[in-house]
Amino acid sequence: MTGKITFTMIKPSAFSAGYTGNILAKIEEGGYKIVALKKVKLSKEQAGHFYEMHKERPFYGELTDFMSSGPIVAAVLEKENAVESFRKFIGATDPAKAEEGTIRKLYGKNLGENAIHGSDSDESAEREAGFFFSFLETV
Ligand code: 3AN
Repeated sequence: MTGKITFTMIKPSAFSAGYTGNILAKIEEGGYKIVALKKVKLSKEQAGHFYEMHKERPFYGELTDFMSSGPIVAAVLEKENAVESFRKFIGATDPAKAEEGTIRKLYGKNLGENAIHGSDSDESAEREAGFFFSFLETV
């Protein structure tokens, strides 16, 4: 079964470069409805909780340092088959390998600073949306 909700974050590098407006416009043009939206600055500890499934990966320290280095913009998006379609829409994790026209190709710098996050499953989307937003913020 495929859900209608995914979770995204505009990462600190893309936010500080001033790409937020362009990225949100592209997301809406792609047919995604913004259900919830906020700008937040995560602490290293909070970034660590968000990415705890990557705790054992060698890049965990670098990832949590980067994700807490400046504000991010978090959003819940709605569309049919949201998780799978949005991952395709943003492009491969490595911007150098991302398809032309995707957000990561346009605005990503490298594997770590790849402009944007997209949930990898319906379960992750629920967990990640719940990490940033209360029920009242998504209605
Ligand atoms: P995706 O976000 O495309 O699902 P994952 O789950 O492999 O990618 O990695 C989670 C996040 O960790 C990515 N968004 C990326 O920014 C970061 N990351 C992945 N591999 C590396 C790496 N080798 N060095 C630094 N950061 C990485």
